[in-house]
Amino acid sequence: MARLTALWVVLVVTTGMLAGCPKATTTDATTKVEPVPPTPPTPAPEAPQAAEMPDFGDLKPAKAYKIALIMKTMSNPFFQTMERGAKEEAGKLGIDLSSQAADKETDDEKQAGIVENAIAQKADAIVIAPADSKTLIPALLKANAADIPVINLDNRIDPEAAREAGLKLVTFIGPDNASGAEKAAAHLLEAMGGKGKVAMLEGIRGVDNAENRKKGFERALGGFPQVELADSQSASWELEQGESVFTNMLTAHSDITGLFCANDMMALGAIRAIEAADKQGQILVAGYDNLEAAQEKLKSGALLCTIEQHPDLMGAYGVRCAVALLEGKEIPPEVAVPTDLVTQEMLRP
Ligand code: ALL
Repeated sequence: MARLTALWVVLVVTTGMLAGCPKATTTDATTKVEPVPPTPPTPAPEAPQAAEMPDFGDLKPAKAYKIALIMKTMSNPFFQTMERGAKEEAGKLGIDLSSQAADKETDDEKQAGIVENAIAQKADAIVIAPADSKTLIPALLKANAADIPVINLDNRIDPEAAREAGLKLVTFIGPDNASGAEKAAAHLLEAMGGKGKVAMLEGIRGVDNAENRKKGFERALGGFPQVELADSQSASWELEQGESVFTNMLTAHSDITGLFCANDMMALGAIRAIEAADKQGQILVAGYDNLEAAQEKLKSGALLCTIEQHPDLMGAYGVRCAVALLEGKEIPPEVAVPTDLVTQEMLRP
């Protein structure tokens, strides 16, 4: 056994060495060393062009399909709106819709359990807004194995990781998060007069829509060379964390005059921190989601702007695409949902 292991080690080491070594060719006179051309990187899968939501005509489903809508957490009203849109559409189509969510933004394991449950309940389709872009893949593969189609909403499952795992998704229905964030951030930076110190509260790091919102913010910042980035940290999409992370940022940088938050929950937390530091009116805050509570803050002036990304449409489109698919229609690989800038001026009485 020891000999076999030793042989295996030698084999692995020599093959590894050969693979990484330049190739030697022997000619009559000399031994020439030719560099091995580097292996070209595998191109990242191109994101498909997002299509408008197709008009599937008058859908008359053959039966009351069982559709499982799986979201992150109902403690964020964003998902209550998504559920409302899905329920209304299910009502119109006579569909048996079940909707569930984990308790916390960060509870991707619980969400994976909900997926497995939907498979055990023999759902006809799963419509999911995943808490993480990679960790849900094993649970979703089980849905593939059970022939249950999966529709991805709101936060994109990482296309590269999905391809490597062999995961098949029917479609992604959601907004262009980078461009949404760029709109809000550009409005904020302009309102700051194009100067001063800005900070960002990010969503959960590594998650597709959080990363894209950061990208959009950075893109906007590139157009304002006189604005300095003071700090950028994650507050995990949560209000309490938004409050504590921004309290600490303010202690470290008391001269921040602008803040972009990747969602309204974190913005609401940051506004609490601003009030506690007695800095109302000194820091402009931009959010994302257009929650009702955020609209109140827009009206009072505590929030400068936010982004409407239509979670009700995501929910409704998710249900409609699932039903259309089950009825044999073709679904585009990506369906777009718009993002709209909502400003104080639009809402002030
Ligand atoms: C994202 C949404 C939101 C939301 C966040 C929190 O996927 O797009 O903006 O606030 O989830 O879970």
